[in-house]
Order: sequence, then structure tokens, then C-alpha cells
Amino acid sequence: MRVVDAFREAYGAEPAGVWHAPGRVNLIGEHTDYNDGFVLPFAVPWGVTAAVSPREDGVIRIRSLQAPGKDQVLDDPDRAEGWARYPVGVVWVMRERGLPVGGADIVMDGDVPAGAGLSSSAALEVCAALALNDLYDLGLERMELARIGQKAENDFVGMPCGIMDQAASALSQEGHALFLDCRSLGSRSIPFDLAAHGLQLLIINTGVHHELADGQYARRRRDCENAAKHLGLASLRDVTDLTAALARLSGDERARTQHVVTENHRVEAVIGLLRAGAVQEIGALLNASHLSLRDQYEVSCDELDVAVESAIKGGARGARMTGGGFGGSAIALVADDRVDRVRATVAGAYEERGWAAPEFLPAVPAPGARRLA
Ligand code: GAF
Repeated sequence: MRVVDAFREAYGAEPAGVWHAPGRVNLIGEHTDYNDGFVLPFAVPWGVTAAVSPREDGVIRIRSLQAPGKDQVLDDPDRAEGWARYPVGVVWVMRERGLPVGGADIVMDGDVPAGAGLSSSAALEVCAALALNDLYDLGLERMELARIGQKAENDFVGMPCGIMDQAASALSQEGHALFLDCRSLGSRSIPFDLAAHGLQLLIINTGVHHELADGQYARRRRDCENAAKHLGLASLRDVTDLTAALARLSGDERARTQHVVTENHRVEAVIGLLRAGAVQEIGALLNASHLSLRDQYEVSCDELDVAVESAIKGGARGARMTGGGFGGSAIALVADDRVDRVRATVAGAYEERGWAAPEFLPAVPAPGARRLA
């Protein structure tokens, strides 16, 4: 394994073990996780692999094959920079919690496509959490590892994300989507076998990234929290009468509420269809999710809208943006015999506008985080 060779070269010894954690794509349930709602993501075949050994002196030495020549040697996690803040943040959270986590020698290797919004950050966090859990015998459950990853991202990196991405990376099962209730943190694996129905889920990576990091995500969270407060509810999950709730709200709070409440229902509807063996029927719900994210939640962008619209024009059964928005990827549900036409239509629409060609990746549900050696 490449990462083991790199570990030997960096630290002159064999690693104690090798771990892998995947990125994720979200089928449906967008911007619902931090509203105590429902999500339905699955792990992708790309992620982060780490060779790791424990150290007794508390020091963390960390290297990435994607950042050659930028090794970091840290006697204080707070000094970590750039990409290393995600895995080192996990050490910080574990120590804050009083867990007996010493130092570590770490080499990481990632293959999540750049700019795709497929959560390489959650993969970095969950990979580190799983390795440290094993090496320091912490005995933590998978969901606890996901929560530690989320806390690292919230409090150490400073991105106020929900739990979806880390949970998807830590708990997904091959061939299944992960239904997660973000309030109870109860989860269920739902069989998701598109090939059996002659279908594919195509990831369309726009390769662009607008503004998400510049506070738009945090603003959406605040809109939702304010709306719940106005309604006297703990969270938007608790809205039972949407019409009555909307009558009491206005402006952004009203629009965000409409998205979150209807999106939760769309997740439940998709699960109903998957259980009924009617996966080909979920397309309309993907389309509705996209319109709601575009018009009510306002987290789409031209590149995502064009990807979705041209995929449908090319014959997709449904399509939507996936992930946080403002760039990243869209997904399209496409019958096998229409894949070429969908790709050509989307690529043509991008070319017409003078945009860089999007990347097409088949999304097949992969296993969640695991020890490889
Ligand atoms: C990002 C966040 F990290 C997730 O927690 C989730 O809120 C998602 O955006 C939107 O559904 O990926």
C-alpha cells in the first residue's frame, strides 16, 4: 500500500495499523441535519487512508501525500495548519474530553475528487477518530466517533456543520444508504441497489466553489434557529402544521422553514419508495428538493442549476444539487441507456457557457470507515 511505503519512508518504521474513511454523497435531506431532521446519505468509494502509530511523548507528526514537503510536527494541536486541522482537531476533542490519547505518527493519503463537495473533511476526521479509537483502546461507538469529528470541525476548524457527513463516513454500509434521524441519532441502513433497476446515480462535479465558507452556511443555520424561536419550538423538526407556521413567519425565516419542513417529508417519501422497490419513482422528489434548495433555501448557483436542468433535459429521471451548495456536485438519477445522452447534454450546456467541463462520477454506495491492516 502506497501509504505504508510513505510511512516507512517518513518515520523509518512499520505503522501500527492502516485505516480508511470514505467521503459521502447525500441522496436527499439537505440542510436538515442541524434542524434535528432526516438525512439519507451514503459513502462513496473515495476517501482518506491513514497509516498510524501511537507515540508516548504526546507529539503528533503528520504528513499528507497530497501536501508533499509540508510535514507538521506538533507538540500542541493548536499549531496545526490547513488540512491537518481536521485530523488533529480530533486529537484535541478527545483530549478535551479527558480521553487517554497520547501522540501519533500519521501519514494520510486521500482520493476524494477535488472541489466535488463529497466531504473529504469528514473523511479526514473520521479516519483519525477510528485510528485513535483502536490504538488507544477507547472503546467508542461509531456514532460517538462521528460526533467527535463534528465537534472537531465545529470547535477546532470553525465550520458549524451538522452531523450528516461524519455519520455517513462512520456508519455507512456497502450497497445501502444511511437513514439518520439527526435528533435521536438513530440510524438504519436502507438497501440502495440501483443496478438491479437498470439505473445509475451520476455525480456531476461542477468543480466550482462559491462563498460557502464565507458565512452563508452559518447564516442559514441562524435563519432556522430564529424561525424556530419565533414559533416557540426547539427546532424546525417540531413544525407539525406548515401552513400555520408559515403564516406566522416572513422573509428568509419563512422561506427556510418551508424548505426544511418539506425536505424532511421528502426524505420519508423517498424511504417509502425505496422500501416499496420503486426506486425509479424517486426522481420527482429529487427535482422538488432542488427547486426548494434553489428558491427557498437559496444555496444553489448557476453551475448547479445548469447541471440539474440539462441532466433532466438529457433524460435523467430526476436531479438535484447535493451537499452544502454554492458549488460542489449535483446528482442525477439516470437509466443505464440514457447515461451517455445525459453526460453529453450537461457537458454541452457547460461548453456553451464557456465553463470548464464538469466531471462525471458514478455513485455506488461504498462501505463506511474501517481498519484495512
Ligand atoms: C454540509 C454540512 F457539513 C452538513 O452537516 C450538512 O448540513 C450539509 O452541508 C447540507 O445538508 O455538508
